[in-house]
Amino acid sequence: MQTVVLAAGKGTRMRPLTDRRPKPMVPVADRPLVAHTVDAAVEAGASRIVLVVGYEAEPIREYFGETHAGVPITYVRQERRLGTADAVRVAAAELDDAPFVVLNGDALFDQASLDSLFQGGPAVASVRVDDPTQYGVLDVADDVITGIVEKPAEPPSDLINAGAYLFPAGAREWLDVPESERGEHELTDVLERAIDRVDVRPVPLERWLDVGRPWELLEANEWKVAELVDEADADGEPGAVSARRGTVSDDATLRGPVVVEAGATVREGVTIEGPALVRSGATVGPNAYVRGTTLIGPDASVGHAVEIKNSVLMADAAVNHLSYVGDSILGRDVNFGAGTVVANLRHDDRPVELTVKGERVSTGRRKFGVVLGDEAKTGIDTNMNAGVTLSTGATTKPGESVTRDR
Ligand code: TTP
Repeated sequence: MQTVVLAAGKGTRMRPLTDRRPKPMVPVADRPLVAHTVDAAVEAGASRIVLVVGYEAEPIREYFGETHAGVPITYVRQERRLGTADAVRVAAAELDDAPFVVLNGDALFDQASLDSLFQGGPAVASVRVDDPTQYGVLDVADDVITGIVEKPAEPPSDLINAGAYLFPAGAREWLDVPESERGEHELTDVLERAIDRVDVRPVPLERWLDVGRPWELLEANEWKVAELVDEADADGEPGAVSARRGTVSDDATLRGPVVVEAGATVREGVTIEGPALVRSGATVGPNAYVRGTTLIGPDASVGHAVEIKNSVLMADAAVNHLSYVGDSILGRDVNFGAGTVVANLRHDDRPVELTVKGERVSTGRRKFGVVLGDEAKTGIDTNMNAGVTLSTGATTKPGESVTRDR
């Protein structure tokens, strides 16, 4: 099945983490976000991938090259971010006269559900949510989709469009849809045309995550780090540390599923409670405590008397002395001065809020810490309040209490 993967988004809601990298390249466990989508498509039977790229396209091309897991990759460039239908229209020139799958390159799908999407006829992957009002909501009768309505105040169902479609061959002719109210050419309008012409069924997803905002990146890592280390665990001794391909001190304690990649070092006195992934070139310890679901990125360092809980440290991030990082995302080359402490819980116990495109938005999480853009640096003894974002390259002074974004 020929498969179009949409990866030309800008990821404005993920700023500052997308200031210097396209959202499809944010790290999720051991690979970029879009690689999870492409791998799932290959596993489900994609014969060819057409990757639509735009903003910061080069790292995506470099990562995949001409083939991925034996499947050829064709790149098409969407010059202007005019919407998802426009992105598929750009890809259509590369498509054969046959049905095709379209996947949002910033969503995670469970494999079994994606397999069934690839195997059937025209379909849309769908998922049930508690509050459908912020999504495209499907109207379904007798297992056939009869309509789709964007962000309705009164949703016709709790089934939403999850951004994975199988279109019939003829859909290549239906891609030229007019601008929507949002000023974009949207795939949901192509879907409207499809459901007027053929039976399109909903394919329910067991698990799904749309990765648009920073805390969803944390959730993506919670999902994929746990899955990865579980797989590694299945290959090792039951209940034992799953994979110690790197150098692990005899004096370190690794509990639960933990993967220490080749080239990583875990020093004496360290305790890591999995699921955790320590990537190649990273060092942990001596005497550090890592818990929750944590990703320590390539060449990152976690030093003496540091506690990291349920966080993502991107490549080259350094938290070297006497610090606490909880439920947070640290971009590439972030440096924590000694004694930097992150708050990750509000006194009123309400969900922590974060700024997304200039507005404070609930993360829905009782525990959430901070988001630091690449190369942000904190002075010694900095305290950061829950829900603070530091932009790319931002700094704090020694002893500062940071309660607002900067
Ligand atoms: P969105 O999540 O709507 O857009 P985005 O990824 O740019 O993020 P943000 O809103 O934070 O700026 O896009 C859904 C998917 O479609 C995503 O995989 C990116 C892709 N896309 C394109 O490829 N071209 C486009 O013109 C648009 C709007 C999206």
